Amino acid sequence: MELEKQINDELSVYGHTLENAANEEIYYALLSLTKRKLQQTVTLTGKKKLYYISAEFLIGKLLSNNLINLKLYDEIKQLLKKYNKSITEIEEIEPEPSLGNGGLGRLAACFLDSIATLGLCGDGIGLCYHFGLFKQIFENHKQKEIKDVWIQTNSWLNQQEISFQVPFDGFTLESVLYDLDVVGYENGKNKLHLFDIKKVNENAVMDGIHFDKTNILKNLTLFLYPDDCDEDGRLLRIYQQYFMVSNAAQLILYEAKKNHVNLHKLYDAVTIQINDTHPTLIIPELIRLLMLEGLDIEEAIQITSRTCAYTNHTILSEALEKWPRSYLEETVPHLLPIIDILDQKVKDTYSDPKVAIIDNNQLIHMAHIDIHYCYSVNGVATIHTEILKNTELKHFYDIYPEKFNNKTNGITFRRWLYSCNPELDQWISHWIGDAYKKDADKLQDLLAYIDHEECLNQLAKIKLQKKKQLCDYIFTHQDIELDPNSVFSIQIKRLHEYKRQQMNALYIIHKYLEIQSGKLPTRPITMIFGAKAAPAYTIAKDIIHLILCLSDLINHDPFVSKYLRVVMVENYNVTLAEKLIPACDISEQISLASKEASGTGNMKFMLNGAITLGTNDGANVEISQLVGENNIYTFGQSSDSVILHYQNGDYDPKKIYENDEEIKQAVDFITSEQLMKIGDPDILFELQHELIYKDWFMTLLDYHDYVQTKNRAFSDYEDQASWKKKMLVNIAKAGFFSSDRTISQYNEEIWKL
Ligand code: 26Q
Repeated sequence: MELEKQINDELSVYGHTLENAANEEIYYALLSLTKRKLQQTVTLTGKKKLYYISAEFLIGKLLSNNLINLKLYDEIKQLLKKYNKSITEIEEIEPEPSLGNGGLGRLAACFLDSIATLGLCGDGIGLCYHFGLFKQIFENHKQKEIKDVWIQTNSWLNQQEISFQVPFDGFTLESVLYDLDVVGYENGKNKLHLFDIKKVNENAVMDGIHFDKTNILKNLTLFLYPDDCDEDGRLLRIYQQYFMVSNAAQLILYEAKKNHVNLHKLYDAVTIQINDTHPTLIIPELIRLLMLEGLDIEEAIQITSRTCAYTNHTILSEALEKWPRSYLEETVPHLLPIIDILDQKVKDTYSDPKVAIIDNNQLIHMAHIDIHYCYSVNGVATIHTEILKNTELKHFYDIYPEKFNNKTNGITFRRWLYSCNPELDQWISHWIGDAYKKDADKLQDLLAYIDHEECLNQLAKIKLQKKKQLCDYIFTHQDIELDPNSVFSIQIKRLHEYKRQQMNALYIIHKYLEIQSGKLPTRPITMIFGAKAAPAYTIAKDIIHLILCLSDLINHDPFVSKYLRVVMVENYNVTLAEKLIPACDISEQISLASKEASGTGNMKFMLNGAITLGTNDGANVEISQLVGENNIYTFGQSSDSVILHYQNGDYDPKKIYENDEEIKQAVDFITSEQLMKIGDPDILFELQHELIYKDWFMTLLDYHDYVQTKNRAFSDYEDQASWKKKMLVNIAKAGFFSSDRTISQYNEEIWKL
């Protein structure tokens, strides 16, 4: 039956057809039709199955993605056009499931897409948070958090019959399972399993996102945990983690038994990827369950170790999970005898206290459980893995050199090119054909057009078009007018001091003062930010405050605003990223070298023809190697020198501040009369103080190099003929960052499905 008729059949419940249906009705009709098509898609199978366990899956909206992978997108888009409807407007109706904080959660989503696209048999397992990450609103130049409702009666979730009992100290929770279909590009499907508790009390939310964190029975899956330093509710985090992994382990064994897998050889049929330390408790839990199946503890440990692999996503020591033993005693006492045995085995073999699981303060180091009891440990970019091996995890690398390996992150081109930038996608197909859709390396064929004027002009035209679309969006939603002919520099990512949004803010202050004094930029500059701060992360929230104050000051200055505008988009999420990334000229990747494990936004920008302005950190290093120094702007201290500063404890921001007029002027502007009139003086003073006396991430150290390099990028932008070539080279070299490549490597070197 032809598609038009199928959609009209779906619309008949509303008594409408494509001719007269409302956008909302069309959305629900497409949801239902797509779900039926997904049902008809074959399930991927294999001798061995992967389970990717993650506390976060930042999947984003699913309609376009599913239509693209089912190869229905273009036809439906045309069909809607015929009836004067736009697929973009219909997508607006879909709520975004914000089941992740940032990079790690989005990576998990890209991976699921690639696993299915490559035809591998692999499911995701996580939690069904009723309210994902908070929704951010701005009030009085400050971030405010409110709950983000995303689950509706009609959604992509399919409730399953399966349910498990999860034991805690003194009570048991019964789970409910919701599945999402994950369809590969022109391939079969896998599942994302999201576990929930039976009796969630959505009304438990008080003001904003506050709720009773002690009422585990009703609140376990109420919210996704924001990545923060919040002490309060850490027990709830353990309850969540154990609930997730116990369900995961039970599901894995249930499926294994259904398939008559010999549990003594579980590792031949199953592999489990542990996404950072959050699912670590699956190790003792799987051991416990295997023992219930009759295996002795030694064998259960062996089998678990041969089944589990661990990915590390951070070297920030404060982000490595360490739980007081007493917390586990209070929540999951039945795991402690097993954890104690795991710990004792390590202590029997290695005397070095640095590799112990339980330290002298009775803290349980989750990453240490993973490293000792997984068969693979990987970092997420070359430099990150090297730092793990040589510094942070050196003691472990000395013991287990064979376990350590690198898997540089990647992104799915289905979402980050075809879906968010169809104009660019068509341009690529026009010049080099469609083969790059299955083999991203083919993007290099674009290099043949490096001197082709028409090809390059079309590319520049598309960039302008995407900038115009973004301007319209920002004007409609935030009432800020932007000039698409200005140069767009964009920094979008979680707010963290190490990512150094504050350094970008100092640059803005510097430009503002320059413009006021009559030194005008050749072309107006637009600085765009998007970032959520963890609710308990005070300094991060203070930095948002500073940026919002600067934006207010500058955009309302009748003179300066002709040359400089600053926007912070509200509620930055996947959907907004899809609008911002295609419109970017300069991609800000300015973390302190050694701190950003990989970054994946950097790859999305590159693929969409933005030029990176970045430090030699994470995957920026690999981008730089691929595109060559003429096609990237790098600056700042090397990771080696940063690590040395930390080791020697010799970084003194106050000294820099006192001896450098320009820096002093920029830092002091934070507490200037102009800004204090707009913002909260206490916050601004606090921030200034922080930069002068702490500056833990060495903003002042890299400041001058940053300002100079950024100015050079802006001035190079005026040579449009060569800028277009830089854009083309970046797109052409982005193939390496396809998550299809990453997943092939995981499969060949770790999973062996
Ligand atoms: C920990 C304890 C309690 C509550 C929350 C957390 C928590 C939650 C989320 C800790 C960390 C995260 C997220 C980390 C993350 O997103 N890391 C990023 O992973 C990306 C994918 O590998 C990398 O590209 C980024 O460089 C890395 O920062």
